[in-house]
Amino acid sequence: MKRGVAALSLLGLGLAQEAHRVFIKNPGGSFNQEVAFIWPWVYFFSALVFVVVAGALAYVTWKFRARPGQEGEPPQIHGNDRLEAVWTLIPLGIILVLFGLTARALIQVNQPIPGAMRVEVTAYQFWWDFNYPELGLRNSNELILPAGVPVELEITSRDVIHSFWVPGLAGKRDAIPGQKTLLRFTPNEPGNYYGFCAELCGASHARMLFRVLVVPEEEFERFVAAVRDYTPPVADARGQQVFQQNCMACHGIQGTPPPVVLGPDVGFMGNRTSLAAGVLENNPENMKAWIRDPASIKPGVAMPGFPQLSEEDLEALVRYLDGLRLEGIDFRTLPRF
Ligand code: HEC
Ligand SMILES: [Cu+2]
Repeated sequence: MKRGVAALSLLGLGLAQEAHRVFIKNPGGSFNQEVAFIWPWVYFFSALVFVVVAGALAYVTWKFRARPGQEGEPPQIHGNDRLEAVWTLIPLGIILVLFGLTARALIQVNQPIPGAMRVEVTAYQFWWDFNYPELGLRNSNELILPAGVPVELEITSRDVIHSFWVPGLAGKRDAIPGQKTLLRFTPNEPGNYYGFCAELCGASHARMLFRVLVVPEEEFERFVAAVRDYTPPVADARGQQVFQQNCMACHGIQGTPPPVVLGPDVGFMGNRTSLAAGVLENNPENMKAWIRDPASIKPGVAMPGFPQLSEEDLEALVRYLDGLRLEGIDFRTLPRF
């Protein structure tokens, strides 16, 4: 019993701590501001309907209660045209108001935003690729956006249907093979936002996460400028060799994309806050565990394990991957939403 209570309160605490990740009312972006505007109206009308219906029920129950000395059925009432008209017209009015607000918001969030930055979002089982065609930049699993700048995401998938969802910034959009769906919004508040795949897509669907890093505009400019003259550093020569022998067929590094995209780009692995599509913190321990046996972390993953690598090779490889970074850029201090 005591244990049960302890477990429950832990669960409650955990949920409270994690709730911010799915808090669609967080007005971190223009899309969610529209959602946040409709929300109180829906609540207001729901509360109103509840109070009126429950109140009428209580009143009728009390008013027509059985009284001492009464026998048999009381007089029966059949139909009341005026009442029926009222309880049809009032809900109709409420629905029309909600319809109007929703239609307005839908038009608002789907409008093209002039000057928006374009990012191609491609979903794979079980990770995300983010390509900035105008900036010559590709990053996987962490979408970096400048605060205050409108963005237009062109979302698609290479295998099954996925769905792109960052609750703190915007609503969901399906990622459909052979088709482009658009999602437009302006992220306002800098932060590290949790993203999810919101369409059941296979064994590791629940582990198909990602991050959106919204950074101040100057920092984004600095990042893009640094990307332009980026030569991927070689922090460990042996590590680079191990990478070229085992990993390069699937993993691109900024500027040296593989012929076919089979795995995430690891060009800025040292700058990443997360690993394996948002599932793990990015640190050397997790990196080693991932390379040795990714399937134990993500069932059904398309990356083979490398249990045969010697400890030295693995350490060298991890040093090499961590060295793939832009100096002077740190995303770890962003507040988490
Ligand atoms: C057959 C292709 C393939 C090979 C070979 C391969 N990987 Fe992967 N790798 C993948 C795929 C696919 C993913 C994405 C898995 C997921 O999250 O679902 C991945 C994910 C990763 C990630 C996480 C990336 C991120 O964005 O968080 C790292 C790091 C990584 N691989 C490193 C390596 C290293 C190091 C090697 C060589 C020892 C290697 N991979 C070999 C296909 C491959
Ligand atoms: Cu998915």
